[in-house]
Amino acid sequence: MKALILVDIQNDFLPGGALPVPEGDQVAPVANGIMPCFEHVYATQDWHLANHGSFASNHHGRKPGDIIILAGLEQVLWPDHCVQNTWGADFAPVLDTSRFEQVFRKGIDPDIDSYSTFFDNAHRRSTGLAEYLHSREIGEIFIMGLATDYCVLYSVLDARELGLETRVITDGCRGIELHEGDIDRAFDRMRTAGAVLITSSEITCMPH
Ligand code: VGL
Ligand code: ZN
Repeated sequence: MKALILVDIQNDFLPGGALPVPEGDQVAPVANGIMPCFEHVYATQDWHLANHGSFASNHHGRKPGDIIILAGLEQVLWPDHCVQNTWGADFAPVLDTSRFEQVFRKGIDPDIDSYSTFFDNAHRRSTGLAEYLHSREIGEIFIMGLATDYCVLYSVLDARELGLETRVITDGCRGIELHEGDIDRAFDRMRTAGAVLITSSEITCMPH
C-alpha cells in the first residue's frame, strides 16, 4: 500500500509568512494535482507554542540564523512561526484539504525541535505516523512539501531508516537555502539514503 505525505504546506512557509520559503506558494498546486492519484493522503503541520526553543525571540540577544544548543543538539534559530491555532500555522488556502485522511502535528514540545514528520530531532518521541503507516500496511510513501532542506529532508531520512520505500516529488518541494547549495545537498542526501527522486508527471494515476 502507498500513501502521499504532504509536509508543512502552511501559511508561514509561503511568501508573506513568518518564515517564507522562496516559491513556497508553488507547491500547493502540485499537491492538488496529484492527490486524486492516491487513496491515502496525509498532511503534516509544524505546530509550535509561542515559547518554542527554536524561536530566536525566546533567547536573549539571539537572532534568526544563529545556532544554539537545545536539548543537547545544535539548533538553528528561526523567526516565530507556525504557532498553534494562528493563521501562520493554517494550511495554505489554495491547498485542497478535503482528502486528508489524517493530519500529524510536530514541534509541540517547546524543548526540542522536530523537523521530521516521524520523530523529534533527538529521535525520542514519535509523532505516531510510523505506527499509523505500519498498522495500515503502508510500505511505500510519496512525499513532497516544505522545506526541502529541513522538514522534507529529515522526514525522508527517517522514512528510509524505517524501511519505507520512498519517492520524493521534487517539483512539489521548495527549500529555505539558508546557505547556498543546501537544497542540492538535501536532495543528494535523500538519494544516498535510498530515496528515489521523481517529478509529479511521473506518477501513474488511477483517480480515487
Ligand atoms: C521547518 C524550519 C523550522 C520546515 C519547520 O517545515 O521545514 N523549517 N520549522
Ligand atoms: Zn518549526
